[in-house]
Amino acid sequence: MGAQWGDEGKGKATDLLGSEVHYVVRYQGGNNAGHTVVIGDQKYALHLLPTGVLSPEVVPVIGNGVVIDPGVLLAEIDGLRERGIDCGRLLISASAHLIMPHHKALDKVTERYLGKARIGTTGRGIGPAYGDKIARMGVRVQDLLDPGILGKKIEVALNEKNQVLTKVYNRRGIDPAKVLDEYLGYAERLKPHIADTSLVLSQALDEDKVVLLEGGQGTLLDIDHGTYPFVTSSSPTAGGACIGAGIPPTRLTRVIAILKAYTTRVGSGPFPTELTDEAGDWLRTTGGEYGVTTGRDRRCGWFDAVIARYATRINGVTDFFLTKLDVLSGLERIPVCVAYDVDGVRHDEIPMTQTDFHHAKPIYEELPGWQEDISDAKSFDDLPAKARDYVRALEEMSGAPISAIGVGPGRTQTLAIR
Ligand code: 2SA
Ligand code: GDP
Ligand code: MG
Repeated sequence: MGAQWGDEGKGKATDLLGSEVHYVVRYQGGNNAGHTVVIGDQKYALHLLPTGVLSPEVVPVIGNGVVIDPGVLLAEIDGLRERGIDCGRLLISASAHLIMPHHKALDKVTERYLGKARIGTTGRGIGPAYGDKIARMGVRVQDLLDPGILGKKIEVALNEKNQVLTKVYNRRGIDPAKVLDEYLGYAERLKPHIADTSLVLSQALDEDKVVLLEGGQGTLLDIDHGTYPFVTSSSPTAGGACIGAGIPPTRLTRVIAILKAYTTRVGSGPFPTELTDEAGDWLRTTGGEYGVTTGRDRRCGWFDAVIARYATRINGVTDFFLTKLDVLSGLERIPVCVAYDVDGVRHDEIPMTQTDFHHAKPIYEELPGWQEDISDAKSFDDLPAKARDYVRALEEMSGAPISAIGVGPGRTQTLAIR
């Protein structure tokens, strides 16, 4: 899972582990996620499909905790097929929820109405779909198998949502018959993939198969443990992985958090180490920090050890994959936030209230930078001493061992250090 606000490089990390695992499971989120994998000269941006789809021996699974926009999923499958990637092995949980046209309409219109207070969502209908799930008004993948139920559920939902769209937001209503027709079309194509994925995974674990649970977004975007309300509507943290895949906590053996060597965030909300000057622009340009789903500029800042420690605690991290170390090459000194100053009081942990977190000013320590290009390094020992010291310092501050380091986007640009 992501240790920070997402886009740490989870896609690449999951892909790297692909050769060691049998199943890769997405457990939360939806097509708000953008996971990039670079294989040779080919670049793949995955949104709903688990990264495992790119490894022919892996069974990719969309777990019950995911919200699925079926049109987007089919387009993603078709796009990959055109590039020679077969998605025939894909399994989709019968209990996952569907993103409906009214979810997308409401996501966009509510953001517009929030104005300056907007969350900065991806506009993909994620929040409204999870809202309906919790309100027990959701439409699930298994409803695609029962046209009678599907029709009824769409009608009940639109009875209410059309009132909201037309009377509250002055938008056009949505025709339930058209939605039913559209979704029955998706049903035909998705049927062969629908499965009791929790059962499949349980049986796989009984046979000593290796299952990798792939998070979207990140710890600080978690609905419970993130910077609420500037969060996504699901649980990217390790606990959410069990719920969203239907695997009990007692079966988890390793918790890998992906940690970027600096920090980024997309959308609104507090971000203590954010750089709004040319240093931030430099990080964005050098690191290629643009949204994979929406193309938005990512907000950029220095590494925040308070957040890394928090990720260790909330997720029970066994090891970190540190990514994008190469991006920091060429700096004289690299500031790292070790604690916050909140209205004159030092905080070594994330403040209890969001009001205080909004006031948090980073307390920096400066570490010496290195000038060498490290993107061709093949082992930890190939790195300049100052880069090794930076990694060791981050490890010490973050509270869990760093087991791999990314020095470029490519599959081979990773150094194992244990
Ligand atoms: P939403 O759409 O309801 O999940 O938005 C709520 C907040 O969650 C943030 N969020 C993300 N943050 C980083 N990366 C994400 N995926 C894309 C990427 C983002 C993009 O890989 O680059 O393309 O803009 C992602 N998905 C959701 C979002 O910015 C809101 O702050
Ligand atoms: P995810 O959402 O966590 O999967 O991350 P994204 O794909 O949204 O963003 C991470 C970006 O960094 C992608 O463009 C990756 O190709 C790239 N990337 C991943 N690891 C590294 C690395 O170690 N170095 C560099 N330079 N780029 C990396
Ligand atoms: Mg991303």
